[in-house]
Amino acid sequence: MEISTNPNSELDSSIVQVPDLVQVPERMIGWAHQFQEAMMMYTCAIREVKTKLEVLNDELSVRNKRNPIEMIKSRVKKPMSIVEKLQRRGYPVSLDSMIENLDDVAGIRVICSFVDDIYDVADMLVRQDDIRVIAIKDYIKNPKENGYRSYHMIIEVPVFFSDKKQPMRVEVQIRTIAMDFWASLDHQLRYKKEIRNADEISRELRECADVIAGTDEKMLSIRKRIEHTSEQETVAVH
Ligand code: 0O2
Repeated sequence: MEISTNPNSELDSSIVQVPDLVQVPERMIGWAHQFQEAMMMYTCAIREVKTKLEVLNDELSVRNKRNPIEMIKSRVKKPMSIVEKLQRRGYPVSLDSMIENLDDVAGIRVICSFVDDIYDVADMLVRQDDIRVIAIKDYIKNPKENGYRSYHMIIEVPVFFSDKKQPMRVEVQIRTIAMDFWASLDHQLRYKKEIRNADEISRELRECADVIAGTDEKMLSIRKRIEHTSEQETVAVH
């Protein structure tokens, strides 16, 4: 046996052993690769829809001299949330099951200034002939019991890859700045396990949701009055 004079010989030998210890079954490497590919496809679908929304926003900002969209956020669902949702709904936990049963792996959140912008943006998006609407949930006209308001759409968009055209599902949530502010705080309540005074907090949040809805309505009516006044002034000048 050759005796090493290297003071780090112990360390060296452990490094050499690593490939033997970490034996990843080939099957798992296959799954990981397929999962990575699926996530790449969802990311591309997000990019397609985001571009459509950005184009609409640019066009409308020139035409109406204001941006209907304040911000666009997006995410692909985290693996743990995917597993949790599949289990909660009683579906098998697999890649095929995720593709088949989950419509919100790709998610886009569109934040608008005013409530009418939400419906305008949604309308303009679904009128595009490559978009297929799968489902709509209008939590603005029908708020959830806790006060949650937002306009949700599941849409399907074709994405062109090197060898195929793949229809991909994307969840689009459209809401006002105020609704988004509310939902962020509510999200903390939903995902924190043990919260003291949870009932009282829920009640107060519910009150805030109603105040916010009232404020959104009032802001829209003020904007319309301002627009009406400036239209009349333009007519008077001509
Ligand atoms: P995340 O982390 O935001 O992705 P389910 O997901 O089973 O409850 P469903 O039928 O898939 O409901 O869809 P739904 O009702 O349209 O709601 C899906 C998403 O809307 C949620 O995703 C949230 O983002 C948002 N949402 C719905 N209800 C509420 C609510 O009461 N409060 C807040 N803050 N957000 C809500 P995820 O997967 O729950 O979470």
